[in-house]
Amino acid sequence: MMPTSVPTQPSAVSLPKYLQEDELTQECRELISSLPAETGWVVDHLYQYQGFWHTSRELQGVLACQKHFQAQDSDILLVTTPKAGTTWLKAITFAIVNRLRYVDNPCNHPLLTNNPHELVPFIELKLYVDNQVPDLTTLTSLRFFATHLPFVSLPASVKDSSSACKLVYLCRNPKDIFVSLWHFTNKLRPEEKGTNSLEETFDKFCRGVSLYGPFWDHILGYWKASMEKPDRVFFLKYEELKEQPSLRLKMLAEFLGCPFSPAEEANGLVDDILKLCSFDNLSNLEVNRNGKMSSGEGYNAFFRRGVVGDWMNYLTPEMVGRLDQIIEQKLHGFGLKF
Ligand code: PAP
Repeated sequence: MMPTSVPTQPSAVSLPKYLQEDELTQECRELISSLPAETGWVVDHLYQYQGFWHTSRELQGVLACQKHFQAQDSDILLVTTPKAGTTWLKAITFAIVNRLRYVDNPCNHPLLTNNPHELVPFIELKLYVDNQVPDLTTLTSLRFFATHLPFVSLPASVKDSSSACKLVYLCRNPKDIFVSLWHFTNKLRPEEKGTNSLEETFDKFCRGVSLYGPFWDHILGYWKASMEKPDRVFFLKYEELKEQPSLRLKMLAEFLGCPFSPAEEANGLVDDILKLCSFDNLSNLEVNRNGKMSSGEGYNAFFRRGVVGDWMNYLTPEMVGRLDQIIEQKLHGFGLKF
């Protein structure tokens, strides 16, 4: 259904900014009024822009970062589909790249007192969500950013063939992504709206109607980019990271241009980083147990179970069949299996 005007529901203070539907610029409002719309999982509307679904305020952040974000060659951009393990990837990459700083004083490691989302900000969800151009000059020469943007919607300075910034893409078995997203969005939904039914949201997910969906196009965009430019785009699966953590960590460090030396490996640095960033360690830290985002959502919402295959506890055989068929039809032809 096409909305005739932009919703003006009052600001939901407990929602993160990217999920609020007010305070939109004229440009954003005009664009939205021309886009296909569907009912959202948390807030009322999702809008389809450049083939992917967005909330209104988040879309404003997308437009702003597409216009203003200037990538530098030394930048590292972490890209994920929501719930693919973003928090984990942020922690691991931050720890790999900054390891020399904290090797002699591990007790001062920023990950012990900061949630990974504070250390590696999302460009469209945080830095540009207010439609302002953030001051990034205070950041060190090696800048870390994160995004959920599909490849097609990345700022031109990132996609530019002359740019040398590196992209790390993490995806996950869509069945686990769905279950994780269903839990997460139910936590964010205003109380009066109640819980989303599993069946209804599953149907939306399978139709591609979820934040940054369709998941298959999201994954394919980066899969193809990683094939074309393996030196710029590193493609990783959550399941691989779980199954072969040391190997994948070393591959990631190599891709980022800071491989572990034999001495570092012998001193157990790879294992130290894996332990620091493990679900058990991070989820039990005081900051992640009781800390909150500025918008009020608890950091603990980003730590649920952290396992592979939790979908088995939620999806019926019919649901599994439907999703498997989509995965097969959309991804197998490209050599992608989950
Ligand atoms: P985001 O994309 O919204 O930022 P993201 O971090 O991808 O969130 O989602 C959280 C998922 O990663 C949760 O998965 P689950 O619901 O299936 O449990 C969360 O438990 C998992 N996760 C968070 N930290 C870790 C970690 N250190 N190791 C493994 N999984 C983790």
